[in-house]
Amino acid sequence: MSPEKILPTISGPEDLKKLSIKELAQLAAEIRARIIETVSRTGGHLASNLGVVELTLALHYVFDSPRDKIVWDVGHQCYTHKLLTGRQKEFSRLRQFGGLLGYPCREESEHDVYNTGHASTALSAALGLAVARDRNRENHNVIAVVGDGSLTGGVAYEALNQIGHLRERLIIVLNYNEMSISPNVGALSRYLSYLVSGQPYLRIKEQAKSVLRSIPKLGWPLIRAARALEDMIKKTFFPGIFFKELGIRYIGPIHGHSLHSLIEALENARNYPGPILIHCVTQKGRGYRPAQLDPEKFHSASPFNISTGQPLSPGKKMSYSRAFGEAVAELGRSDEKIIAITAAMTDGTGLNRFAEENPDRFFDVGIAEQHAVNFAAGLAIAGLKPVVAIYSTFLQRAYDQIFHEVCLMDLPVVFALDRAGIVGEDGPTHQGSNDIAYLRHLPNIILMAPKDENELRHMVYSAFRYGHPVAIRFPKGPGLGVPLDKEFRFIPAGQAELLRPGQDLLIAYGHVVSIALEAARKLQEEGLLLAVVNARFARPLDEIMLPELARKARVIFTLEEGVIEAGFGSAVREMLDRNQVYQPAFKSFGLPADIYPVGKPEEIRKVLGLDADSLAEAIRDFYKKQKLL
Ligand SMILES: Cc1ncc(C[n+]2csc(CCOP(=O)(O)OP(=O)(O)O)c2C)c(N)n1
Repeated sequence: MSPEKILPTISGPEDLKKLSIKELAQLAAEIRARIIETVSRTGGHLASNLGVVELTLALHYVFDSPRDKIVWDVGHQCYTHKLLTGRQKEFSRLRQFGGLLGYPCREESEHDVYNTGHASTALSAALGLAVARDRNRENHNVIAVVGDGSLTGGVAYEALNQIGHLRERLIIVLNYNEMSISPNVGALSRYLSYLVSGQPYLRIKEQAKSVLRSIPKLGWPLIRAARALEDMIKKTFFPGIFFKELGIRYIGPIHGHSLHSLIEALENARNYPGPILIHCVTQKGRGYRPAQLDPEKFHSASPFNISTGQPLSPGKKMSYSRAFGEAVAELGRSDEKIIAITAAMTDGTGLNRFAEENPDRFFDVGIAEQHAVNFAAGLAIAGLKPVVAIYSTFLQRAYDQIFHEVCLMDLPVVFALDRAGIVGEDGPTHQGSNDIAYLRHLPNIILMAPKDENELRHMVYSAFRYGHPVAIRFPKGPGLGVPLDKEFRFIPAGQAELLRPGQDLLIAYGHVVSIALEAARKLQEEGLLLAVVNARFARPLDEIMLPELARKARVIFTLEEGVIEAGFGSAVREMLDRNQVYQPAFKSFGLPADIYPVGKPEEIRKVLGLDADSLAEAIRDFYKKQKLL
C-alpha cells in the first residue's frame, strides 16, 4: 500500500480511471475509514454504505458519470458516491444543519441523477431515463442500483414487468446482502439466496449423474431422457431463470467486494443491448467489525464510539416507539386477536418485543406498505385486531389502501404512525409532515396524537376498542420522561383535555403540547394568560369543550407539527364554523408545505418558528397586530 493517501487526490470520477486495481483497493480502505470516522460523529447509514464501497468504486471506474446515469435505490448507500464526486470537504458535515444530505440530491451535484429516500423506485426511474435517452437519440448508460430489501417493494415488480416488456438497454445492479434493515423476508429473498448458494442445482445434477452411472447398459434412450430431465431441472433451478424468463439477462452471483470481478462484470454489461441484471453479493458493515456483527443496529446509527461501537449518548428517556411497542406487547398478552404488522421496520417501530413473544402473530411483510394495509384489512374483516406500524412518511404509499380497503369498509385497523412531525437528519424524504392532511378527510377514521409517552399507551389501548379505523401519530425520539401508568385507561374518542385555564385559547395536537405549555408559561410571565388544550384528537374534535372555550376567547391559536394546509388547525376552523363560533381571531402554527433544511429536529423547529421561544414571540406579535395588547 502506498503511504500517500489517494482519496484527497480524487476530485471526480475521472481521477479513478488512472488507478490500478491495487490503488483502488487502497482507496476503498481510505473511504471506509472516512465513512466510519464521519458517521461516528454525525450518525447515518453506516452498514449499507460500508457494504457498497467496492461496488461504487467499480461503477465510477467503468462508467462515465454524469454522462452515464447512476440511480441509487433508497439512496441511503450513496456516501462513497458523494466522496468520489467532489464532495469530500463537505462530507464532514453530513446530515448536519446546512450540510450534505445523506441521500442523493440533485441540488448538490450533477452526479446525483435522481433524489431518493423511499425504497423500490430506482428501476422505474432508470427505465424512464433509458426510454428518454433513446427518444433523445443519446447513447449513455443507465444503471439502477437496488438492494434485495428494496426488491420486496411492489413498485419494483411493476418496473421489472415493463423493463422485461420494453427490453430497453438498462443495467440493474442488484446489491444482495440478505438484509433489508432486518434480515430480508419473503419468497423472492429466499430465491435470491438460493441463487447464491447454488447448491440444490449442483446436488440434483450430481444425483442425476450417479443414476446414469449406475445403469450404463440402458443406452441412449435413457441418456436422452435423463438429459431432458436435466434440462428441466436446469430451467427450474438454474441461476437467474426468474429474471431470464422476464426478459432480463442475468449475470451472477458476483463477489461484491472483489474489484476485479465487479469491474469485469460491469464492463461486460456496458455493451449489452437490452436489460441486464448483475447480482452482486456484498456484506453489510464490511470493514467495521461492530457493524458486520450487528448490521441492523448500524443500519441507521446515532453517533458512536469507534473503538467500542457503543452510542455516545444513550438516551435515558423511553422513546415513543418503545412506549408504543411495549404497550402492544402488553395488550397482546391478554388478547390473542391482536396481530402486529410492520413493513420492514421491526426494530424502528418498537415491535421487536411483540415479535419475540408472538412470532405467529407478527408479520414483517417487507417494504410493502400498500400490501401491509390490504393484508390488515383482510385480517380485520375476519375479526382479528391488526395494528399496522409504519412511519408517517412511508404510509403515504398506502393512501389508497387506507381509504378503500379500510375506511370505506369501516374496518377496525389501528395504524401507528411513528416518526410523525419533524424527523430531522434524514432530510426532506423522511419528514412526517403530511399524515394529518392525508388522513383527515377519510370516512370513519379516528385520528389521535398523544402529548407524551404515557398518553400514547392509553391511546393504543383505546384504539383497539373503538371498532373503527384509527391512526395514532407520534414523533421520532425520546418521550418526555414522564412516569408510565401501570393500568391502561380508556380515552373516549374526541375527548380533549384542558391543561391550564385562561381566557384566550392555545389548542395543541400531539407532542407539541409540551411546546405550547412552555410558550404559555413564558407569556404568563408577561401577563398574557392563555388556556392550553391538549386536543388529543384531530378527528373527531371535542365539539363540547372546544366551542365552549372558543366562545369566551378573543383569540384562538392552534399548534401542530404537520403541514398547516388541510391540517389540524384547518380542522378546528371547520369545527368552529360548524358550531357557529365566528368571533375569535384565529391563527394556526404548523409546518409550511415546503422543503425543510436537514439538521437536528430542534434546529429545524427553530428555523420554522416552532420552538417555545419563537412561538411565544409570534403569539405576542399577533396580539400586537390585532391591537389586543
Ligand atoms: C417505502 C419505504 N419503506 C421503508 C423504508 C425504510 N428503509 C430504508 S432502507 C431499508 C432497507 C433497504 O434494504 P436494501 O434495499 O436491501 O438495502 P441495504 O440497506 O441492505 O443495502 C428500509 C426498509 C424506505 N426507505 N422506504
